[in-house]
Amino acid sequence: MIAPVENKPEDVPPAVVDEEEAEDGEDGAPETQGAGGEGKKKKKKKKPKKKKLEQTEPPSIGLSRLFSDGNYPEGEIQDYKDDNSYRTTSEEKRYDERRMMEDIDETYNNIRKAAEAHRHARKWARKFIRPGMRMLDIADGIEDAVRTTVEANGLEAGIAFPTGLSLNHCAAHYSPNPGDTLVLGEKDVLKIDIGVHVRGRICDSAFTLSFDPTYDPLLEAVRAATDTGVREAGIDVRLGELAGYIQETMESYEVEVNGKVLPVRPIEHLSGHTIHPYQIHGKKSVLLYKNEDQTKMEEGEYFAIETFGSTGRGKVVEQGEVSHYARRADAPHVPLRLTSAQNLLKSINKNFGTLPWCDGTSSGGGEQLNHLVSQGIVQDYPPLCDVRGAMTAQFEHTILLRPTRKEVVSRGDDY
Ligand code: HZT
Ligand code: MN
Ligand code: MN
Repeated sequence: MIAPVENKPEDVPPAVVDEEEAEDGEDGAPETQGAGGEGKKKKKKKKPKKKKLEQTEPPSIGLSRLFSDGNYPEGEIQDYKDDNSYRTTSEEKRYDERRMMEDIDETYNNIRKAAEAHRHARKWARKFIRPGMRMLDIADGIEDAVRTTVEANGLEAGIAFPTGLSLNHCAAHYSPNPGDTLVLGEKDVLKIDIGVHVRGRICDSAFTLSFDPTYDPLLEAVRAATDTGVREAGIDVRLGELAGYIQETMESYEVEVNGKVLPVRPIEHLSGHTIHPYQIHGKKSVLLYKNEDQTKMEEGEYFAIETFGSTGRGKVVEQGEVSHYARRADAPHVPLRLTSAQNLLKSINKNFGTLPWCDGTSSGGGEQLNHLVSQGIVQDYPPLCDVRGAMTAQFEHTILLRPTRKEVVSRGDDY
């Protein structure tokens, strides 16, 4: 167990402080990813040089072998801004964090392992995804990489929700169902949204790939808007105001498509969200347009900060076949008359709990599943799409509002 404490205070036994995990200076600069520095080497000892274990392509090594001390790397650390900057040096807040650390350290380590698996899976995804591939093979490749690196094991660790592979005018919640023959095209804009969890601590993070440089400014706009959301997020920050900063950044970009200059519009009704153990979304939402929501972000919360931009109307409708389902955390207790529906619910509880999953039966969910949806026990999440011809992009990070600092757990050297 390590305590990621910046400076070792006099009253803390030295045993809990680990050099490797010490945060960098007070500048809030991104920390490097990976295993961190190795221990000191003895000067001259001719042992056969043991090559440092590295991840393979495709990933085949579980993270516990790459991080043999069991500690996974911290994400990017950002200081709180303005009114909140006192937290970083506040003796009281530092004490809170140390005291909380005893319980919380394990949950931090869990989400950090999930985030590290996310980085390994997406590094591989970026390399192997090419136009001409079937969407089903892309999903399988990514999900295999997640399961291998995170060392998937029942509800202890694994995929947190179906891998989103939404294309072009579709912004979210498309995954290929079995039998889908769709193939990735040269001009497609692909949103890759991967969820990984360790003991219910979910890392929800997404990026966009395009093979045609036309859409680079769209991707840049959305990446910048998400970074603004991450930077401006903080304890006591109001959700409606945060949305305004995101909007401002996104709207400062435009894209030229076939000689026509198009504004980049934030997508209405899509939003970031709080994350709870085994629950991908809580009650709080971070919209993409300035609004009057006075709700504040609070200490200890986990947020998915995600933004979506579009060259179309900036509005989405539900469109196409559903692939994402989740048992509602607040499911009403409804007596199920059909044994078949009871059995389906039992197997959902056993395999997924409240985590979203992808329906394995080829299409339309099946009769029992539709029954659970109509009873309000299961929620369906249909694909969300703007108008045909529009292009949409998404970037998303999971952040922790720690007592003294903000941790961008999913940050990598790619986004
Ligand atoms: C729902 C189902 C999933 C949460 C956001 C999202 C992908 O749009 C409150 C705010 C996975 C995630 C979700 F399978 N959604 N993040 N990553 N989708 S959401 C939402 O339904 S609920 C936003
Ligand atoms: Mn996501
Ligand atoms: Mn999300």
